[in-house]
Amino acid sequence: MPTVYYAPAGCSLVPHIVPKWIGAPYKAVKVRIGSEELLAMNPAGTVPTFREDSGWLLTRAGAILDDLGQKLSEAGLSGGDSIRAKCWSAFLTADLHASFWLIFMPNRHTINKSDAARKATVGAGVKLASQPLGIPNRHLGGRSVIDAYAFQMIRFGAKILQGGLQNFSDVQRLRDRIAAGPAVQKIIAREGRA
Ligand SMILES: N[C@@H](CCC(=O)N[C@@H](CS)C(=O)NCC(=O)O)C(=O)O
Repeated sequence: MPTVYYAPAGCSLVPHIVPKWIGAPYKAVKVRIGSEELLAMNPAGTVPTFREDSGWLLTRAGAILDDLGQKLSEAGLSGGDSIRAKCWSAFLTADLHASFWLIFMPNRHTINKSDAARKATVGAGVKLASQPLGIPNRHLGGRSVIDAYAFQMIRFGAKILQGGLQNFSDVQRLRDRIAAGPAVQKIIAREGRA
């Protein structure tokens, strides 16, 4: 059975959601980011990490989404036109996701250890994340590997933006619609915090 290695509340929620939507069998194993166990499989120590029964291993959220999208294409979750789906995947993994790093891990982005420097870095991250978050607001809205990824990025946004998603009504609707599904509710309950 394919195995998804995940960390609660991380972007690894995505390869959790997609097979669950269609009832494809998979195993979810909780790991600690950067742990020896994870590093032995994935030298970057990041989640998601994905492994087939054969031992075939895949890392990087975008590649995992692409792989799932292709394997599950008969379920119509690939995100439509493959070049468009790749474009969205790159946007979500490289642009939007990356903008959250300043907020979640400010110490990686400044060597100044003061509270003021940390606050300034987080503030810069919030500004950086607000702009690309408006893009899916105008374009997304289906049920595909791409929407699943957008879902978790939107949850990150809801958590860090002052006023939450009040300026992104379509994004809010996308989040609420995906969150309302029983498969996603089960996964969120299992992973715990938002
Ligand atoms: N570029 C990575 C991003 C994945 C990622 O950064 N995941 C986060 C959790 S949401 C993580 O594992 N961060 C740990 C770290 O960066 O050390 C990918 O595409 O898989």
